[in-house]
Amino acid sequence: MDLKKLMADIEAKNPAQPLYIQAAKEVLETIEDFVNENPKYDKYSIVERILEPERIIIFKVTWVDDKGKPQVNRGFRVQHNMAIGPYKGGIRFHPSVTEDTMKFLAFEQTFKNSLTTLPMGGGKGGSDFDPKGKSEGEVMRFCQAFMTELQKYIGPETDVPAGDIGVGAREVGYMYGQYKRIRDEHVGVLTGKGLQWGGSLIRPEATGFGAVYFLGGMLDAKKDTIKGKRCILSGFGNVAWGTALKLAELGAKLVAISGPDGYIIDEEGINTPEKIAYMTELNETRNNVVAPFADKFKSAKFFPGRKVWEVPCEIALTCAIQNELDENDANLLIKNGVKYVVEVSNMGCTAEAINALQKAKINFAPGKAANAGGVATSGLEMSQNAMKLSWNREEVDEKLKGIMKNIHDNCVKYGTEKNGYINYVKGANIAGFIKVADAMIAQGVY
Ligand code: 2IT
Repeated sequence: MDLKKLMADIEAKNPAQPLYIQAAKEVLETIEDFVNENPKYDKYSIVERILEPERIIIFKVTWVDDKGKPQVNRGFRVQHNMAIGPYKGGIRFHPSVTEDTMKFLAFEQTFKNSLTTLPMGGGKGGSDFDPKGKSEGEVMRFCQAFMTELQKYIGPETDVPAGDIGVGAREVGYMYGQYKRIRDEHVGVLTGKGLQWGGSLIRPEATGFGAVYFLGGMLDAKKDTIKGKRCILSGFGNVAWGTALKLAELGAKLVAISGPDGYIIDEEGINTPEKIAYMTELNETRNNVVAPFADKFKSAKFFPGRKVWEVPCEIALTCAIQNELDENDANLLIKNGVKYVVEVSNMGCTAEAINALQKAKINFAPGKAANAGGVATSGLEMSQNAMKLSWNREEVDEKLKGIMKNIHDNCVKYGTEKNGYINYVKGANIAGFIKVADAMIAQGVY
């Protein structure tokens, strides 16, 4: 494959879409050698074909706020690739959502879902709707309006959305209710549902749990242990919460979490049920700031307006949003002795940050491998819905552990370099690519 030409084409075809270009570039650079060693991929133009989303749906979402005033937002669903299963991926409600955001996330999702070994294609959706400061009624009316349009394009065998930033169990509930009202069918068309109506145990915790299981694999590969390790993470939402729970259970010492207003340090550790539950409470009140954590717990100190990456640690985990850790942050972490950096948010690190970390031989896990536990458990929810039965907590957790171990093994298989350094980015991208690419070849030109 001709990397230079492909990149020039992508840049020309996707003007003003830096996120999509960043995600595509990372994949192309790391699969280049593998593709060149396997000429069938060029023969069938697989790389060119995998880069192009199968469908992008953009729609108007009109709803009425509490004052009776009509409001309008933009809704998206990017159906990226269906080669190995129905489109699958979350829905993000956040003011930063654009077509670019949706395209990069759907592209990443295709590779991530392939890594899970479950039959799921890649998709992503969302809106620039900002749930912050909205009343329950406004959120419900928005979700209903969003689903009124989206339902035309989804279905349990076609496209199965779930949550992401700004979309949790409550929003999934409102969207599911609207789907049912219009289509009159109670089916597994969304995941992340409530337990009483088709949801799976562990789904809320799964992204964080899976990331810590993946981190366990990284530590094992270095004959290292998680016990007593000093950790920091960004965010205090659902993903941060699941990560904190599992870190505490396994005896790591999480000392810092962050919000858009700054970060808090708690040298006693954010590891008691009370402290971890408070993360959820903070999040649910949707004030979107982390400062109150330091008012509630006297052992915590708040640092306004600062990025959490300046806190010395051995393990750092991004749990908030894309490009939240840049080159400066990476260099600071390296200087302060970080050993493991785990992207739990999608594309949490800039390309320059990844480069700096890899150059310093820091163990670095990309989001599409480390955070795949969330969508994997969505896949398990789909299986349970199809069978019309529910697995217990242990069954789901065992399956999740097995999936994360498999992803780690695949990263080692395709990412280990001659000097022994495990390039997890390369490993994840090649392993994710193979399954989708081979399925595309088998299914002919479409
Ligand atoms: O980024 C992700 O993998 C998710 N937001 C979860 C998607 C899903 O379908 O569970």
